[in-house]
Amino acid sequence: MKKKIALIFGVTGQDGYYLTRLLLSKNYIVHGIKRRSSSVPTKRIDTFLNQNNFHVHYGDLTDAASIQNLISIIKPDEIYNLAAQSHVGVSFFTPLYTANVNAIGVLAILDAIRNSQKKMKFYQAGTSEMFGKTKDKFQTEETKFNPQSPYGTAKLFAHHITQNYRDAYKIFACNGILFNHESPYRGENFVTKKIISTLTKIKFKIEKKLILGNLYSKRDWGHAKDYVEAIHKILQQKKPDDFVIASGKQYSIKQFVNLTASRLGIKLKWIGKGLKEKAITSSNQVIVEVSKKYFRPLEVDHLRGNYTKAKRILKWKPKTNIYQLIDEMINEEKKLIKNLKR
Ligand code: NAP
Ligand code: G4F
Repeated sequence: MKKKIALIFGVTGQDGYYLTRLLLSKNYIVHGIKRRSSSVPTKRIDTFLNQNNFHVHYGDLTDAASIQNLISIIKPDEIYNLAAQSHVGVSFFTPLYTANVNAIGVLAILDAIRNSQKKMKFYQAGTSEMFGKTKDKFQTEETKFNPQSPYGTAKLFAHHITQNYRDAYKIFACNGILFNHESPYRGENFVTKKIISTLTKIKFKIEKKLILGNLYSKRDWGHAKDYVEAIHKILQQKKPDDFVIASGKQYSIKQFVNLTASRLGIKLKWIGKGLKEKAITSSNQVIVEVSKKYFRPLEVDHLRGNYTKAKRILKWKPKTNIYQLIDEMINEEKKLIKNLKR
């Protein structure tokens, strides 16, 4: 049987790693796009670089010509757009750049597909941040969008333009609306990775303090490995459609700190309020503090997804619970620390 060809924008990121691993295991030929960088950008995907079925090319979502060229040369069966300026907080500092990559870049891919002779399926990495300030306790595909950041707003354009190209040009184009998903491969400046990495280092006396922003926002966290399985399933359906992918569980940042501390055997007591809130150990050492620096101009207070549609149509459900996720991330940090000490 002829091997399917996949093209992944954002192959060097967290989800890029897990999706590449999944598609190679399913015997795809995988092409990934990397950006020019002054440091090595392919750290996460190093293990795949010597495989015959894996190819990496230079390109950038802000360069429509590079997108057009890559799509016309590679002629993929499936295109996965995971590329984005993916940090919500940073999007307030770089709003135009974020919109160029996360909104206009998606349109550039869709237009290249429209102009191609070959039929290609397209997946757009949408996000629960599009729901933003929501009154709904659980968010579904029907929940009203109300984004609260340049990131969420740009992603909402991408969501609508994907639907627009699907309807107008009959392109097999789908949106995933994914809630937060984490792993040992998560970027260092997302809150779960920051909490786990710093608390593990505190446990091993390599660091002294964890400094966070808003402790009271609530998120629905799953494992990236499970979520890329849903992404792949979305493109294997008979009809193009949009799906919420979530765990259905919700924890605050403070609860995530408590869970991580308890998995590490650190006893914490919280004292103070607002910017003076702190967590101390049984020997009165302050190990968690709050700083204004990590607050955003606008916050999304709570997110919690309802994945009923994905369960019914994709036959998908999350496999990893929050304890397993935290333990896996802690174990990875411990390995890194061991290597540091060698
Ligand atoms: P990530 O680790 O930050 O990866 C983002 C990828 O996009 C990286 O490969 C990055 O390249 C690439 N990229 C950034 N700007 C680019 C540009 N101008 N041109 C080409 N590539 C560019 O993010 P992730 O966690 O894997 O998330 C994957 C996608 O899902 C993103 O679109 C994100 O917005 C979306 N999403 C993520 C979550 C989540 O919780 N993880 C939830 C919902 C939606 P470099 O490696 O060179 O930076
Ligand atoms: O880990 P975060 O930066 O993730 P956020 O903003 O929820 O965005 C992630 O999930 C989205 C899906 O919902 C994706 F679309 C997006 O690409 C990204 O993957 O922050 C989570 C929460 C926020 O409320 C933030 O204000 O944690 C709070 N927080 C508190 N202290 C912090 C910190 N966030 C970060 N990054 N760093 C802190 O020190």
